[in-house]
Amino acid sequence: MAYKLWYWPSIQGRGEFVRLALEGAEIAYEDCARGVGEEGLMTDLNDRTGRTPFAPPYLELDGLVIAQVANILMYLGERHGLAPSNMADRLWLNQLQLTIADLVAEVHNVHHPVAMMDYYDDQKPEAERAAKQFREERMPKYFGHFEDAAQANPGDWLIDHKWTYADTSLFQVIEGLRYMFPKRMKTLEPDYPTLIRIHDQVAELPGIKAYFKSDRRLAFNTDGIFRAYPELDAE
Ligand SMILES: N[C@@H](CCC(=O)N[C@@H](CS)C(=O)NCC(=O)O)C(=O)O
Repeated sequence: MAYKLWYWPSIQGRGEFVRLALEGAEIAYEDCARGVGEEGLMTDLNDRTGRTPFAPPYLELDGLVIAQVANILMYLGERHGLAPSNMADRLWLNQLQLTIADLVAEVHNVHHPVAMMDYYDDQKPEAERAAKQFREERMPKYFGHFEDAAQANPGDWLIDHKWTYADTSLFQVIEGLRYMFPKRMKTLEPDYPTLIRIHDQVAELPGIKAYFKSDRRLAFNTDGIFRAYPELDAE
């Protein structure tokens, strides 16, 4: 039976980290809100009782409902061999994924530095200040951490000799930041050759290639997490 993935239908957002792992591994899933729309998603979420998700994305199969990107990916990793099997490696992988989640939250705070529910237009001067610090200090710090992690692994991937959900997530971070900060990425990328190599390897996975050719992969837009506001970019 196919998984049911619940996420906002018109953006890549955090749901994309789950989609990429599913697509890369060619695991069947239904992207439910693409059928029933935002209202259907809200109805599904609001009608749930008991152990409910706080927010999308969440994944459902056989009565099990899992939320939080890193938690969903940990489940998929263990269930479908997208993660190593020993405890130390599983914890390391989860640690990398949680650090990616921290990075994603900071990316969102760049265009919403003051108030999450207000428009970007209402917090532009603060966003400019946040973007400068993010570009100049946070991006190199995160990239350096992931580059060191990848270089410490004897295999071709972030961990192990086979791709895991952290590799597809890292791919999405690079794709998203290229869309959001094209000028900054151009100057930074040469310093992180291992990350770029892993990105390129993910792009060549058969499941990912098929996904990119399909209409399931939405384009980035300025409603998602990675937003291209040219005034926030610089070398
Ligand atoms: N830490 C959660 C964050 C989930 C989240 O913030 N989801 C967003 C969309 S990307 C949302 O719909 N939030 C609604 C809300 O926070 O009220 C995760 O990684 O899944």
